[in-house]
Amino acid sequence: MTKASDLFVQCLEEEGVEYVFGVPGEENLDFLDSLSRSTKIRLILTRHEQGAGFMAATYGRHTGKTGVCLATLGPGATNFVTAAAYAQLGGMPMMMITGQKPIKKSKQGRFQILDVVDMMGPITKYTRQLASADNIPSRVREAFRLAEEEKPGATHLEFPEDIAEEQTDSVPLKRSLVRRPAADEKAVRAAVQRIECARAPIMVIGAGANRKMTSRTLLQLIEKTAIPFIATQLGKGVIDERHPRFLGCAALSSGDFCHRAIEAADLIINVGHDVIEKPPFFMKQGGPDVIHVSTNTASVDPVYFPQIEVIGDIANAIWQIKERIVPQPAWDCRPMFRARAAEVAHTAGLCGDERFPIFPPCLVERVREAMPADGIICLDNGVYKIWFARNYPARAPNTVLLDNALATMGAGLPSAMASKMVHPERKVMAICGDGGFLMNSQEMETAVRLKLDITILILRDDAYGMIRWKQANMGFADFGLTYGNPDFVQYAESYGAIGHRVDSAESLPGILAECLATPGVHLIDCPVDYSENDRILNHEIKELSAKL
Ligand SMILES: Cc1ncc(C[n+]2csc(CCOP(=O)(O)OP(=O)(O)O)c2C)c(N)n1
Repeated sequence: MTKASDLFVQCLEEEGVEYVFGVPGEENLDFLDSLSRSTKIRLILTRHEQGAGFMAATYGRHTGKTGVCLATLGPGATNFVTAAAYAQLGGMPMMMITGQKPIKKSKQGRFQILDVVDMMGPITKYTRQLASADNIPSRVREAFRLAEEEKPGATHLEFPEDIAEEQTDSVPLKRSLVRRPAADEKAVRAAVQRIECARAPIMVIGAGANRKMTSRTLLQLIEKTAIPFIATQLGKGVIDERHPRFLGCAALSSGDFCHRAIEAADLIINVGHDVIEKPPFFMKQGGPDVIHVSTNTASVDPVYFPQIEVIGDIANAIWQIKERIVPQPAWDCRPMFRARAAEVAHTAGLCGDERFPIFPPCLVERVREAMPADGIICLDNGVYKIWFARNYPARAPNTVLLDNALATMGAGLPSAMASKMVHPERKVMAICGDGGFLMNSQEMETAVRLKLDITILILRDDAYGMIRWKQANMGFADFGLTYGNPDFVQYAESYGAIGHRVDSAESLPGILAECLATPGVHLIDCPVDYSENDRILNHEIKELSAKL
């Protein structure tokens, strides 16, 4: 016979779990005791359940394997809600374990008791209470299977105290070998035929294409056909953005140079489209045809009704298209490249502006220069996310971690920490606004304790800048969005991190280089000048691209 909590840990080991991120409560103590005897799984104690959840989700995003996090009942579980939604919308495999009071003989009324299983319903793929020790292996297997299956997301198991103490003769279940179905050959043939008779095909790479194998086969297709491509924010980095056929990232909703490139197409090959992201184009009757290549069929709406769907494993579908297609000399994508050339010239013009506080396009360029090709930047949510998505050329998959799904503030630092744990050999930088950073800044203690070599770049404008920008743009008076800040350098040092202050545009490259080269947790307080966001992002770009 085995104690239920020992069996639970054995099941996690069988799944290949390396870390459990979390904040235990007394209802998790049996589980914690069992975990203490695991030689394969390490507990990563965080300072808030949200930090644990963001780390687990990011672990899942990098590895494709389910990241696991742990919290107590009631308040611990409610603190998981944002992280669960982050994983669920962002397509990151993650499993939450929460404790619960005894379910068979509770003596405590409803103290701290919420219906957590129900609460998790709308924001997970699977949520269950473990009501019997005998069911632990099948429930855990199901939670992992569903978390990892396309589209990946969040799952939840509630482990009540009295069940954790039970004895059982159940044993862990082995992982199953699952292969996604391959796309139907007829659908592939129809797609190939349509592409071959297009006048100006373009490819749009979205969130669902952000998987290792897809990246490789997509590159082969682009190399063979020279069909140009744009990326959505969550498709960023699937193909190296220095590629000569790259036409830009759709960071703005409309009116950018890359939207002009799409308008020049008569056929859009939409790879890995996910409704979670605002699409860079809206279909209209009589407009360009769309080929939808995805693991799931398209949900049709008035602005999305693809003519051909190639459904199945995306990497395989792209590979099949690549094998069959014959590149056509009649394809003419020159107007798309005129739009791209105009964008490159415009960006280059902005980057020379060495004003202080730092000008966002210049900042993006300095960070790109400082980061190696495989370095990872992890963005929180704020105005700078648009600048980075738009202007920072990603050179490898999953090197620009941004959240264009839930778009929550507070995930920048935890996602950088998990990135460093998954890729200890790579340089990792969290890029946060002063608002987003302070939502989970306490995890600096975790980062220092874990001895993670990371850099946290804080863009300080003493305001919720993104909302302030929208407020001005909508013609409202400047109200309710500014605040004070701690002295970030002293704040970092109080955690045992190393603080740096940018006091001129010239000092930024040296500080970035020093932080990336020196061990430890580095925090950079970098004042930023957002005064021209509106002029450039909302007006100049639209006016210039409209002239093309
Ligand atoms: C948890 C959460 N709360 C509120 C918002 C709405 N929101 C989006 S961006 C933003 C301001 C971000 O401010 P900051 O982190 O300082 O970055 P900045 O825009 O100033 O660069 C707010 C409040 C959000 N996305 N997530």
